[in-house]
Amino acid sequence: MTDTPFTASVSVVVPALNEAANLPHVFATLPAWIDEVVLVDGNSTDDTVAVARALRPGLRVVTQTRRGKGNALTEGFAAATGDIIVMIDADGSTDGREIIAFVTTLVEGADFAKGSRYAPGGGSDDISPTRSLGNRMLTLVTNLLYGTRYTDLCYGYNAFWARHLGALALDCDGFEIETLMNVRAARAGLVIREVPSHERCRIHGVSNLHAVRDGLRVLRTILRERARRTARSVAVPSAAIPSTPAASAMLPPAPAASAGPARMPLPAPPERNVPVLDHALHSGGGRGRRRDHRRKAVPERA
Ligand SMILES: Nc1nc2c(ncn2[C@@H]2O[C@H](COP(=O)(O)OP(=O)(O)OP(=O)(O)O)[C@@H](O)[C@H]2O)c(=O)[nH]1
Ligand SMILES: [Mg+2]
Repeated sequence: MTDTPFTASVSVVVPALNEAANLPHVFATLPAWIDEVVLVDGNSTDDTVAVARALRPGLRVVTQTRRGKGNALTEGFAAATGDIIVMIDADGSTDGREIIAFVTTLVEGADFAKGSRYAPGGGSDDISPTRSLGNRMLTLVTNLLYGTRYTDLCYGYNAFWARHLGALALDCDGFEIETLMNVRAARAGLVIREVPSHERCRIHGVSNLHAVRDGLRVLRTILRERARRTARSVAVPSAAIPSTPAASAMLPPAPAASAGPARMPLPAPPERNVPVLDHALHSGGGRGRRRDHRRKAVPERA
């Protein structure tokens, strides 16, 4: 499956804060056919950037302007040039060999491919019972308020078509970023599919997440977004339905170091008339320009 080529180009955005020791493991799992890797450095005090550049000569490095994973991802997404954007962590917990499952889900018609440790075939070596309970409760609240059927709200492995960045209109700094993406994707009526994913333990270093503080930020985000009025009528959210085989079944062999094979055309996803949320009206012109670029770019890639 590693050799499966896609017409659409794929960017992988990796937020990293002092992850020098983990990056060799993370980058080793990335498929050879990835078009671009964007590392968003959180002003690391270790050798994160030097190690990353040595591992991937073509790497794009973005230094975030504020603090927090949400800010890092937002700025990394803005810098990415691919038709598809995949977000993974730099701590070794997310396996790049699962990217094929996310990209396939998008190419087959989804707008947003949402990783889930709780979908059949997914799992976690890392999450504690307390965090798991908190995540499940936050997931339940989200499903009740937004009519979704998510199984895993707070998970950092997701992918989406870059043309939907305007609908997501991301504007948060912290670990609530995944929640914000999930609720705005639902409110925008995007077609959302869950992808089973297996989370591993962080390899080196310590987590930056504080369960109570960040859990409260997630809860506030869920409630605030629900209260937010939309400029246009909001489409009925698509149900999040696990649709792909177990993540383990999708794992290709270890990626080759050389460039990927020639690309074969795959059907581009259908154009969608995405309802725009009120906050999207404030998004910058850059996003609008990029969405136009993506629409043109997808069918042209060969
Ligand atoms: N650039 C940047 N990256 C960050 C920041 N905070 C966290 N990250 C990265 O975001 C990813 C996830 O952060 P973690 O600290 O592992 O937190 P988590 O995975 O949500 O929680 P755990 O399950 O406890 O590991 C890692 O790649 C971090 O290096 C930040 O402020 N800036
Ligand atoms: Mg982690």
